[in-house]
Amino acid sequence: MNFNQVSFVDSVFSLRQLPEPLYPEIAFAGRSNVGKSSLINKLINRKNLVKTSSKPGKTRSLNFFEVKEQFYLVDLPGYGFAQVNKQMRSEWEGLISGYLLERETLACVVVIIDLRHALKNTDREMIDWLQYHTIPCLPVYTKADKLSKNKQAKQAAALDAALHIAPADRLLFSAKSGLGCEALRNRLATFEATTGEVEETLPL
Ligand SMILES: Nc1nc2c(ncn2[C@@H]2O[C@H](COP(=O)(O)OP(=O)(O)OP(=O)(O)O)[C@@H](O)[C@H]2O)c(=O)[nH]1
Ligand SMILES: [Mg+2]
Repeated sequence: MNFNQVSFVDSVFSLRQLPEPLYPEIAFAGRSNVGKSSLINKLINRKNLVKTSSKPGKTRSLNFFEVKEQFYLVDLPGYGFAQVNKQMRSEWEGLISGYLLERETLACVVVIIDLRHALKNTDREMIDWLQYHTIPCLPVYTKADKLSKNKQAKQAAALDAALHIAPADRLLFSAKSGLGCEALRNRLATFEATTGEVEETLPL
């Protein structure tokens, strides 16, 4: 898997606009401002191919990036952003949930959670919703660089307990220090392999 050859494909504001489902897709979800776009930039070794901002609500469309002929990475708008009006929020939610439910090439949703805080209801709801719909998901606890090693371990254990998962089921990450980046690349590479195998063994 070569994460160094990545190009922008499209910004999608409605489900009719989705690009052809050519490759397995990894979508990146999480609360507004948690660091979804920054995580993708780190993953693909680019400073700012994916637009980031210190202000929440930066990403407003589904942004598709192609890891050359291997994967689509999909940067999603954040949830839980208080400053957007009701109509806009329900449009986003409809777009995100419609995409997640209908996309046949969706291989995994990386759910990005701020390591510094207790689990928010919106994160729990997102993960429960994905599990209910049997959509594979990988929790990633980010902004680890903002905490000491001790605090990182303590916070990670608290989030694991809240989500009822084991340490092996999630990753620690920092878009600043690069912590967890290689582990995330390796984890995503397994989704590609799994998808390929499943396709090969499925009967017509
Ligand atoms: N220290 C630190 N800052 C981070 C990290 N990840 C993101 N940030 C900062 O957090 C802010 C938000 O980052 P984005 O990547 O734009 O967040 P987002 O989740 O894409 O936000 P929306 O598109 O608005 O939903 C920016 O100021 C980033 O520099 C991290 O791992 N460590
Ligand atoms: Mg963003």
